[in-house]
Amino acid sequence: MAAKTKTSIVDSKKQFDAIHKQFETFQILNAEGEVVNKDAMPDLSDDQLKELMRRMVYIRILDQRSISLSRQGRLGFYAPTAGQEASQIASHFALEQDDFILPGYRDVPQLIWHGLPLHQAFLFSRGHFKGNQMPEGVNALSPQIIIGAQIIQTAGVALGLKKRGKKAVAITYTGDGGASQGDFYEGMNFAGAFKAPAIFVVQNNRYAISTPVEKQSSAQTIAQKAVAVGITGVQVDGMDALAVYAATAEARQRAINGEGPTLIETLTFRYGPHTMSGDDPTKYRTKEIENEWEQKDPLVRFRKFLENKGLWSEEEENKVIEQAKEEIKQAIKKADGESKPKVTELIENMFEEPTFNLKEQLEIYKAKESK
Ligand SMILES: Cc1ncc(C[n+]2csc(CCOP(=O)(O)OP(=O)(O)O)c2C)c(N)n1
Repeated sequence: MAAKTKTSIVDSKKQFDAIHKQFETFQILNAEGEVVNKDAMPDLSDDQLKELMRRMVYIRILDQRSISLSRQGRLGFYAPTAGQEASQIASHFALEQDDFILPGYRDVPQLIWHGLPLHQAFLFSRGHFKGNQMPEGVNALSPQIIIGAQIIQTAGVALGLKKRGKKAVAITYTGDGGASQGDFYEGMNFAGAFKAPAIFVVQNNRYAISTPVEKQSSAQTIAQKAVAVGITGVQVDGMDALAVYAATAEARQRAINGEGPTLIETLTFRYGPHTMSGDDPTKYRTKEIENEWEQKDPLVRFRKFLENKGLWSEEEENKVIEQAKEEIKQAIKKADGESKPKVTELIENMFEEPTFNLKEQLEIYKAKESK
């Protein structure tokens, strides 16, 4: 029979309260675009602030065009990004070219701004192997489909950067669902143990396809999961571009200084469906929830902030929209011009040295394709 103690050993409430106090949402701009945290304002020039807005607008247009191309049957796999621009673009804005990106399937925007040509992003969507070939100098892996797999790889890439004495970080992106995977803990724990320069971004858009975040975990925040592996964790308003930028810039600095990895949870929302493959968001979330999040739109908020500073206008925004539309048109044309991948190319691109059975298959397909 279990012996009863007179007083409980652990005061759970006290323990949780102490943790939750450490993970209050970090914000710089409120929904009206007003600065509510002056001390945390990042040191960005007017030109940089405008560039950040340009990139977010560009990606919103790319998302709209991609959805429409997908509906026309002109794309393959596509995971919508609208709503998540601050989490994606502002975190990327804090990186340098030498940094490595290990993205999830929704993180094509960061790859584009890291240097992946737009037509290759379309080829990735179509499952063409050329969509996965990063140009020289673009430090990134192709988007990961297996939930959480990129997190372990990030620990390895970060450790590699450290061992080579590089002043660079490895950054990875996953969703709230990804934070429930074993790989998530394993990757963070390993990177923490080796003080590897890694940044783990969890874009908490509240749903893993249709499963709400509340059903994923008993933890009140995802950021607090950093505590278990002894790394820094922060929860950020993921609709606030300046807050996301500041948190990522600080995490990068810590990593470069040898102080180890950071887990950043961004609170965000995807306006569209999970992917264009057919899920129906009305089945798992209400109009009220959608409206509530649309009020927090990252572009509207940042636009207000810039307009208040006299840095942005409708004319300026229209210029970005026109440029994005034109570049997308050219890029899809270029992707259309690419020849269909051959089975031999698929095999040749799989391994540097094909295995014996692939070598056999390669010969069979070479013969077939030469007919
Ligand atoms: C290991 C693994 N299990 C299941 C799936 C199927 N799957 C694809 S997306 C997804 C949900 C992921 O949600 P989340 O991590 O929150 O990312 P989000 O799509 O919201 O960006 C699941 C379960 C998968 N791709 N890989």
